[in-house]
Amino acid sequence: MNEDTADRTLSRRVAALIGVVSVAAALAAGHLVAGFVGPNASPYLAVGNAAIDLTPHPLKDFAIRTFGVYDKLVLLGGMALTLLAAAVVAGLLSRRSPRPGQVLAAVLGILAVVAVLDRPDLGQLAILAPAASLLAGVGVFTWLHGRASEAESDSSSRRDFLFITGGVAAGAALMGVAGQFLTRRVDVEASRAGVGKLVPRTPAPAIPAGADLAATGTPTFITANRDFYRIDTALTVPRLRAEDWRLKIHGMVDTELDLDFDDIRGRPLVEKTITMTCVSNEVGGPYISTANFIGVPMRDLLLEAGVKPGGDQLFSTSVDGWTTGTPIADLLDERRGALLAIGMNGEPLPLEHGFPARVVVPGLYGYVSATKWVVDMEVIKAGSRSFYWEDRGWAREAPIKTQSRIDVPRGFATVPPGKVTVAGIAWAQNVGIDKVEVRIDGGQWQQATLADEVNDQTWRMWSVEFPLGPGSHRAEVRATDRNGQTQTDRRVPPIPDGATGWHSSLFTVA
Ligand SMILES: Nc1nc2c(c(=O)[nH]1)N[C@H]1C(S)=C(S)[C@@H](COP(=O)(O)O)O[C@H]1N2
Ligand SMILES: [Mo]
Repeated sequence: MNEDTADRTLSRRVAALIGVVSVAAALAAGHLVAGFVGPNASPYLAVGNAAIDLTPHPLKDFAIRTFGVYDKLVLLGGMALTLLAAAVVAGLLSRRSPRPGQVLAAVLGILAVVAVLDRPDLGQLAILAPAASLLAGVGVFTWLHGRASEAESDSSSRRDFLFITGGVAAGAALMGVAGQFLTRRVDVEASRAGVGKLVPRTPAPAIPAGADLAATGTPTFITANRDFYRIDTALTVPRLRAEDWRLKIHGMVDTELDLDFDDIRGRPLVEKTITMTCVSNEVGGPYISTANFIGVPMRDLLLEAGVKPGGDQLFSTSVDGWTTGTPIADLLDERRGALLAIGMNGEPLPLEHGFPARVVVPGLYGYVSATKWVVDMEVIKAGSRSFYWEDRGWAREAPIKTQSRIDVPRGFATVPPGKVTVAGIAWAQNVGIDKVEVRIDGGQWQQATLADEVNDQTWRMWSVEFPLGPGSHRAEVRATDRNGQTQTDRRVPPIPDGATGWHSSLFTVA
């Protein structure tokens, strides 16, 4: 009896192998089924997305700050390592009995089920994907454990065991690849290519050569699509074909609108040069970019629907369930010219920037306005519901704050002595920049030369020269907008409605 038990204790290596192969089989089975019922139902992604939504905002800010656009890769990598560790531990705990491993596989499966149920963008069938994972995980673990226990007492079944394990691993790889293939079946790139060139009826005025100080080291006036900052909660970019897209405008309106892509495309398209900014941008941060957006005025759509008295917020929802609320007054403001955009710099929107359609509202931070992959707009009374970032402690209304940034000299750069050029950007969307001042080492403020203005909804480049001797120096900048507001030096963090404070750059002249 004693001997029998000892015989059936699995070696560490075999136990760990069973754990890892079972988890791989579970993930792959779920991924394969997700290929049929929706990519976001894939357990790995669903758990990752849930993790993003559950992350406390200071940690999320930290991730965005530290890892930038790689924050999601870091998350996926971290999850992979955690799962690998869990699989090994589950295997090692199950050297005598399969019970601990079965329990862990079941717990992981249930976690995935909960994560999928939590997603608003998935239909009821989506549950099949994590269910497949749960069954595959527990099933494969139980089966391999049984075969391994037999192999411990019989050397001929030892080869069988390795053969079977290899087969399961190969099967898992195949299922994973097949799932990936099925996901790609929704050929959104072809749909985007099919949209072709978007020619606005009213093009944006050409950008004057003097709008830009890129030669001195500021950004180019228009940000190329591939360089445009990207911020969203989507772990995988939603793949919504223009042909399948519909937008419903409803709620406190006289007439509900139900629009498809051709309805939008067929209207007179307007092009506007707009600088977008993220509220998470730290003083001096990179989350600001400018593009020529092409679309139809939000004002026209809202007038067509007819906003009822009392309806003062547009609650919009993306295909992946992200939500925001935007003041109706800002959307109706003709001068501001908010767009339902379908194009960016002459092309259909890139997938990461909201293909087929998104909102852009000059002068408002993205989190209260710029819904990508937008599919639903409901006119409501502000406060009757709360949106994604409002639920997480950010302000309900968030106009962009007047700000400025030094691009050259970069922090810790070394520049030659003599005339040192300090240059950068300033922005006060929807108000306009009146002046920019720079001082060195706490001295007198000097007025910078402003580059040509494109419109008051875009950033403005500036530069100023200082004769500087060797040593380390600190440049500071502050902008004044056309309302006469000068940036405060009081440093506040991005939460709840945007950072304030003067940007400074510490550099060396040598
Ligand atoms: N669907 C969706 N839309 C979204 C977001 C999101 O997480 N999901 N993030 C918003 C935020 S916080 C910003 S700053 C802008 C960024 O747009 P961009 O990625 O095109 O620069 O998109 C907004 N629209
Ligand atoms: Mo943002």
